[in-house]
Amino acid sequence: MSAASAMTPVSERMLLTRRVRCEGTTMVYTLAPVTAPVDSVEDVARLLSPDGTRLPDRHLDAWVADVDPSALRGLYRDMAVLRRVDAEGVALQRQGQLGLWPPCRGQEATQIGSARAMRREDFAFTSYRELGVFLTRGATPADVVLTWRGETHSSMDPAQVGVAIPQIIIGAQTVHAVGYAMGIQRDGAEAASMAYFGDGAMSEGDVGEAMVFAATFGAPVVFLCTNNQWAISEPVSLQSRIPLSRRAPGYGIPSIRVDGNDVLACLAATRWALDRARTGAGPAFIEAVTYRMGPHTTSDDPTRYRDAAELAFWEQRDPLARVEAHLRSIGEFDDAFRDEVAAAADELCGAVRTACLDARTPEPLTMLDDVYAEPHPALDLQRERLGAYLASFADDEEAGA
Ligand SMILES: Cc1ncc(C[n+]2csc(CCOP(=O)(O)OP(=O)(O)O)c2C)c(N)n1
Ligand SMILES: [Mg+2]
Repeated sequence: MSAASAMTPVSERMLLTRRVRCEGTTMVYTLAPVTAPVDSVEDVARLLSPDGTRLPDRHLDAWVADVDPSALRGLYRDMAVLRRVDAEGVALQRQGQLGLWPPCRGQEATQIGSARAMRREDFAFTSYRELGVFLTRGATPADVVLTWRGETHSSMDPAQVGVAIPQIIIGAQTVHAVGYAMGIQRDGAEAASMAYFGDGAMSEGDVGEAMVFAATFGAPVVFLCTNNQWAISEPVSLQSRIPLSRRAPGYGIPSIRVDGNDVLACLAATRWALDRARTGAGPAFIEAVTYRMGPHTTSDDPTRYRDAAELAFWEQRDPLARVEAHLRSIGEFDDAFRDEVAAAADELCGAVRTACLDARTPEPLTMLDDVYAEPHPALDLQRERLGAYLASFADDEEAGA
């Protein structure tokens, strides 16, 4: 059995299992078993095959005509550094230094390719998993960790980095991105906003509303849906019987489905979409088909709901490996370059670790300070109760407990 056909039974099993589980409850519902892949991961626009072969694409080639070997090495460097910083985040969480970490391993090409397509004046609205977008836009080492350590609501200055505070409410950032884009439109600026969200977010009402507004007003916004195949433990096959990119034309938004593990295709598609948006042609939608190699967050155990064969399938489509293979094939990847990339990654990870370990935890009560600009009775009550709760520990300490 090929690796590709090995995937179909996985989604079949998922859906059938779900049906059995639900029949035992009062809320009985039935899901038809999926007999063919609803969402073939091979049905994508692609410029670099998994083995590193450069493929021609009539539509996308023109958008990366300037990407010479040096630029491609730059994209590889960014992805490799991102992978290393992501691993550092996982390690810091496991060592008890961070409360939580949402790994992005496997999604490096989607994040770096799309973020590198942005200009300084563009603005991104992301979820929690877009570490590569934050780094590309200029997030500092402290920005990478302080929020996950619970030190601050957000350390990044959105106006400076051109990225809004990461959104945890699934899909909500798409509405913000459209509102921002409508503001750009009214300012007459030549810029665009980017909305990053996941396959799971596609089932949220916010995303539908955002697409209706974007289409109606012709807002300069790019919807980038990172289809990493899973919304925690829900497979994408459960929530959509068609590729997600096919929903956008129903709103009047042109879309493209790209290989999200191909950094060149992601760069090209996002350049295309941003260019149309900036020049008044309206919104566009990109589905980047990729895979979340790790758990949903460090609190999750994906072995409870997904198959080892699926992971093996995606490991063969690693976004870094294909760029390395391509660079090697044209004599642009040697030991010196590998060492240079490793040194850059080590340096950033060292700074991230230092920022984490040097963090000075603020007084817990200050967490309520910036919620509202004006005093608010509900917050005053919370402050009072939290203060009393914290004071109770002081009593224990005095009693030698
Ligand atoms: C409105 C809302 N509903 C539910 C959740 C809980 N939740 C957190 S992450 C997540 C899955 C999101 O999946 P997806 O959009 O595919 O993004 P991914 O985590 O795969 O990057 C859910 C349901 C939430 N944060 N917000
Ligand atoms: Mg997802």
